[in-house]
Amino acid sequence: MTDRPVVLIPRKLTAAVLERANENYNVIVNDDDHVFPREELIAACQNVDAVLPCHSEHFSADVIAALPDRLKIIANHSVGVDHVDLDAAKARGIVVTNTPDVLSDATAEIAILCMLGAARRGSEGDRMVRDGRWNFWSPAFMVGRQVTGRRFGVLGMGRVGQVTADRARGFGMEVHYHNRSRLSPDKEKGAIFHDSVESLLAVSDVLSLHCPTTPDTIGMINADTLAILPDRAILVNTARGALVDEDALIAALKSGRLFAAGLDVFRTEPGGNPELASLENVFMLPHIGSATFETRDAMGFRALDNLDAFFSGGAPIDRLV
Ligand code: 8YV
Repeated sequence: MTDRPVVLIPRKLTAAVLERANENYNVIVNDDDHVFPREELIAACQNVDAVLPCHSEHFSADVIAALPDRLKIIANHSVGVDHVDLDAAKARGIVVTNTPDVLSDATAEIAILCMLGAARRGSEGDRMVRDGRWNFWSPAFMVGRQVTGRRFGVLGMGRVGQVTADRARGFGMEVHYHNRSRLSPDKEKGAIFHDSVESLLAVSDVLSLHCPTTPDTIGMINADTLAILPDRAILVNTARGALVDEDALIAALKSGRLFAAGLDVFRTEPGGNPELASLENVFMLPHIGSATFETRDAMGFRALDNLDAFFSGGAPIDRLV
């Protein structure tokens, strides 16, 4: 079976995904699941026809320039593709795919967890009980913000944004959104469209970020835009850390202008931001938006669907480049 395509899978995927991958491909895995540094990634890609990476593998222009001609497709195990230089891939004729849809439910769950954790002081309370510091109770103790009936602002009303909006509706929240283009009424479901970011921010008691990182969106949540939010608003970010100027976020959280933040993503990953970590009014998770058993299987299968389509001469459904 030497004519089977060789596929590099640089991170640990589920047993079911690996089993299916092995049915059709000669698979190279990374046994200890370490993140390949640049040189190791380039070296590991030299004798393969395809790679199935996560967002932890950075295919910058210089890495793409060093890929062999035989490598024809980067089938990502992620919806976000900011770790791949799409222009460089296109210039080399390398197909790039992602895994939309299948992670929307899981990521929306984490967005709601971040919202509630921030609004109801989840991290502060958990640590107090866990550390044995819970030695007092009063009606004035650990009072947080109630989200029921408040305005839920969605910045980027794509698939994840739409599912998260649905979940927020379950709390009786009024959904507002900004998106590059207005959605059709069946997708909008009564949500109120804002044709500018500023207009959305002005009414967002909770602002949830769901847009991709592009040169236009990097740092879009900064001192100027945070100042537009209603007093004591809550910021939720399950998209990408680069959307937020973390120094400006820290200042807004310290001043109390922003009530709290719920963050699953950071500028520096892994690791996060120690100064954010020192603030009681931040609820944080280590980029686990799509980390459910069901979704990990579905993401791997979707990436394999794209590989299968490509190697059988068809068009991968999630082809970006
Ligand atoms: C994953 C994500 O953590 O899909 C994305 O863009 O950020 C997350 O779902 C990751 O990329 C899995 O490879």
